Amino acid sequence: MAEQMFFDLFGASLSDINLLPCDGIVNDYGSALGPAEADALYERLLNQLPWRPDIAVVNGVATETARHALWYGDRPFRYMHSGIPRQAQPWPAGLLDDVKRLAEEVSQTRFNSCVLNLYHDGREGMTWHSDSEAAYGPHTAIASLSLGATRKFAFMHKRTRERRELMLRHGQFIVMRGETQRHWLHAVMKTFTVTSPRINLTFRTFDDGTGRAAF
Ligand SMILES: O=C(O)CCC(=O)C(=O)O
Repeated sequence: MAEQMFFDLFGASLSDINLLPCDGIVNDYGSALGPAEADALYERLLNQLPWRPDIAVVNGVATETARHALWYGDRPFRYMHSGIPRQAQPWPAGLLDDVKRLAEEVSQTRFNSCVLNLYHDGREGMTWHSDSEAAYGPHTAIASLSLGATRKFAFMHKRTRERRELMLRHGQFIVMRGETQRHWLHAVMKTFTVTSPRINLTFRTFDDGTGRAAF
């Protein structure tokens, strides 16, 4: 009986827990990559990808961000973001295949694209936003892998302003699912205490009208 209770209480894994109280699902898969694997991937991506600034619209003016960003996809998907056209580039040969497979295994979702962000230090972050329902569909799953510096990631409910925060560490996977993008904003908080880079990969299923691919 005691053993059964122990199993019931502690048998659930971290990833079964929804980090949001309502209107969406965020699961934390912890370190899906071992430390050595995470180190090697971080170094490869930092040194071998053609990082370049992103474009953000600030006070109506298109401005280059200090944060660098890349978008890869199975096809040259396009969408408009704040009036700026974006297009996915072909996957970089051999660099993301294994980690994409891992993201698909972890989340049980097939992805056709990946957005990568490089934050050089804690002065760079990402302001409150949600990922486009028009581009990814209303119930999309987005798998996020963090590499490098630990950073605070926050969610804010669009209506109630309720907040949830978590620290994202080297090698950690989280998955946002369900109606998370419809009801919650998310942000990477800036901080002066982080002085080293962080890379984030978000694997996504871009919905270009040819049919969504899911397991
Ligand atoms: O860097 C992160 O953890 C999140 C990035 C993000 O929110 C995005 O690419 O839309």
